[in-house]
Amino acid sequence: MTADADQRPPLDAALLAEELALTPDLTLELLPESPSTNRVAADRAREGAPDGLLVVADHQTAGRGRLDRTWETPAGAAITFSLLLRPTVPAASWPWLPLLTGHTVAKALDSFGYDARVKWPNDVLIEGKKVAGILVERIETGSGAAAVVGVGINVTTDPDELPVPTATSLRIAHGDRTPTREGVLLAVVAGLREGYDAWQAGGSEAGERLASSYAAACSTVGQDVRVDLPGGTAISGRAVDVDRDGRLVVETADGLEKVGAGDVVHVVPG
Ligand code: BT5
Repeated sequence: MTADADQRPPLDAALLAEELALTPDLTLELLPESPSTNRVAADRAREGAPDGLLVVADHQTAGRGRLDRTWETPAGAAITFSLLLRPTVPAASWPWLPLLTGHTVAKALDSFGYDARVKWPNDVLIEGKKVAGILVERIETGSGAAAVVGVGINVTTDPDELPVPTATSLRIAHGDRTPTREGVLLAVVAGLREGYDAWQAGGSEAGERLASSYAAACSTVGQDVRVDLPGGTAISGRAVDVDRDGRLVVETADGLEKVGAGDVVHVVPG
């Protein structure tokens, strides 16, 4: 643990409660420590919690990534939260939720002066390194399907605390001008609530707008990529677009391929 790490204060619960009270469609559950906010939010969803429950862990001890991977964050250095949503859009539109979330996180970080880009589908990168990860899960509940939108952002993580060499943090990118965890959390959550509500209410027109805004901001489009597919195979080529269903369109030697899920490697990181 570094000297900085010793000085990391807990999240300011009073400030968060006060600011979030201004948003009537969000309810805060702030936990000093939790294995996984996605797990807590999923439990609450099954217990009947409404849309807008925001579960925040000051320290998450067993964070989950996609495909049984882990998400590791030192105490007091990161933001880890899950937002419970109960979408009314058709099931076919749900794959947009993680993309919308990544796009929103990148835009919120940009508002603090960063140049954050989203790598398809939803990794948020600064200078080619991962600063935020997103895990969206669909939960079946007694009152219909719910979505748990989990977001982890490295804020004051120091270089020697990064779990993998491909990671970065807001402090590593900006040093002294690093925003507070509370400031970043509030900006991301407000952006998410706003972007999600507009997308839900706006019908196909809002869907079109999101698709073109996402494709324009996604750093994967225009890159040479390898996509590792869930079945263990891979395709390589030039990523040329993100289609109306959120799929990555890759121009391969055999023609255009549309990919709905997979891990992208940018051949030249960006
Ligand atoms: C993700 O998975 O990136 C999704 C991470 C979601 C975390 C949030 S925190 C709140 C909520 N509650 C949870 O339990 N989870 C969500 P994936 O694309 O599979 O990436 C996981 C990989 O990222 C790992 O295998 C590592 O290589 C790397 N990694 C782990 N911790 C990281 C970190 N703090 N920063 C950057 N990369 C990390």
